[in-house]
Amino acid sequence: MNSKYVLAAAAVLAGSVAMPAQAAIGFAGTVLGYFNSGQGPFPGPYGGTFPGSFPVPVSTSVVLNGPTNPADFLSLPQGSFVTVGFTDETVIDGVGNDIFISEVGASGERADIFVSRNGINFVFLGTALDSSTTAFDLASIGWTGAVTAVKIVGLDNFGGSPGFDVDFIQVLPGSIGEVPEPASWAMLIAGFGMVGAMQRRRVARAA
Ligand SMILES: [Ca+2]
Ligand SMILES: [Ca+2]
Ligand SMILES: [Ca+2]
Repeated sequence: MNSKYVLAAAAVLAGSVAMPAQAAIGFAGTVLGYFNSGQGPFPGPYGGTFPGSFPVPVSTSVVLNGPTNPADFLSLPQGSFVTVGFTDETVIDGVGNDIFISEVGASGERADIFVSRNGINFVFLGTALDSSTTAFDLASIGWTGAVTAVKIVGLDNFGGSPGFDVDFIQVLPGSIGEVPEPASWAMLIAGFGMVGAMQRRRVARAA
């Protein structure tokens, strides 16, 4: 292969790797699991809006993405849990706090937070508090590598909507690993395709 084309391909590759996926705050993008312990007033997921009406049945997806006004939330009574994943960022141990769990309404609720590399084995990270955004530092548990799943387990049945009221799960930009964006991957593939096409033309000309 001509060294000029190798350099062109290398430049495309370098461009895609150097480009950070997100400069903004990251939010959980997918619900990986949900369990209802039956300690609350509904057989399925419930919560509501604050201020607004609660407890009412809700989709577990209300915990995804950023804050809304009014806040939409999922309540986790004792023993219930929700597991979320990150679809467009990689969560790592950055400088300072990394993962933030937001709860609405001051009723003294608590939830235990666990993190996982593979969605199977979970490690206890800490306990989240009510009516605030509780910050967690992955360094506090000596975490290395990426977090692919966060599990939130309700510890009580407090409040008008019994249990821990999950609003959103947030990750700071400094705790988001670099992931090539789909656009960069497209460029990368196109770059290699171009090199291939040039090679084929050269071979055709030589023949
Ligand atoms: Ca950290
Ligand atoms: Ca609450
Ligand atoms: Ca509650």
